[in-house]
Amino acid sequence: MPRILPALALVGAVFSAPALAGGLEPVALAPLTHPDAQLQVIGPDGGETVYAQADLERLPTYSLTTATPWREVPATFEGVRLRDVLAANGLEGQSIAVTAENDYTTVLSAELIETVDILVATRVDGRAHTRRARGPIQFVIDQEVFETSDLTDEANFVWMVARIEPEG
Ligand SMILES: Nc1nc2c(c(=O)[nH]1)N[C@H]1C(S)=C(S)[C@@H](COP(=O)(O)O)O[C@H]1N2
Ligand SMILES: [Mo]
Repeated sequence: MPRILPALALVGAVFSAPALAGGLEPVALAPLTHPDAQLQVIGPDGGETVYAQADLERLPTYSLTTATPWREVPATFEGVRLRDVLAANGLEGQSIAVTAENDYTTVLSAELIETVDILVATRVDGRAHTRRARGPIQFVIDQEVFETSDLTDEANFVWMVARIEPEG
C-alpha cells in the first residue's frame, strides 16, 4: 500500500492540476541558431500559421529534465507547451493529427492534451535540437507521467514534427 501512494498522488496531480503535471519549469531562453524547420499549424477554419523554432519560442518557454524511451540518461529539453501552441491557434479542447517530416502521422486525443503536459522541444541540453537526436521539433513527455498515465503512448513522442491540424 505505501508503495502505491506516490503513484496515486501523481495520478491525482495529473487530473487536478494539469499545469503542474509534467515536470515543466518556466525558463528564459537565450537566442540560438536552429536547424531549418517549419511547423505548420492549421486552425479550425483551415487558416495556416507557420512557425520556425524561434517563432515557437516567443510563447512561454519551459524546461523539462527527463529520460525518454530513447535516452536512458535524462536530458534537459526546452521549448513550449503543446497546449499553448494549440490555444494560440484556436485548437484548444480538440483532438489533433500530427504529421512529421517523414510523413509519419499520429493522432493526439483532446483528453491526452488536456491532462498531460507535452513539451514541444526545440532545444536539448542548451543546444538546438537536431534531426540526428530526434529533433528539430520533438514532442516530449516526462518519463514518470509517461509511465503512469493510461493516455500516453510512445507514438506521442513525434520527432521532426512538421504539421498540426484538427482531427475529425
Ligand atoms: N517523425 C517520426 N516520429 C515518430 C515515429 C516516426 O515514424 N516518425 N514513430 C512513432 C512511434 S509509433 C513510436 S513507437 C516511436 C518509435 O520510435 P522507433 O521506431 O525509433 O522505436 O516514435 C514515434 N515518433
Ligand atoms: Mo509505435
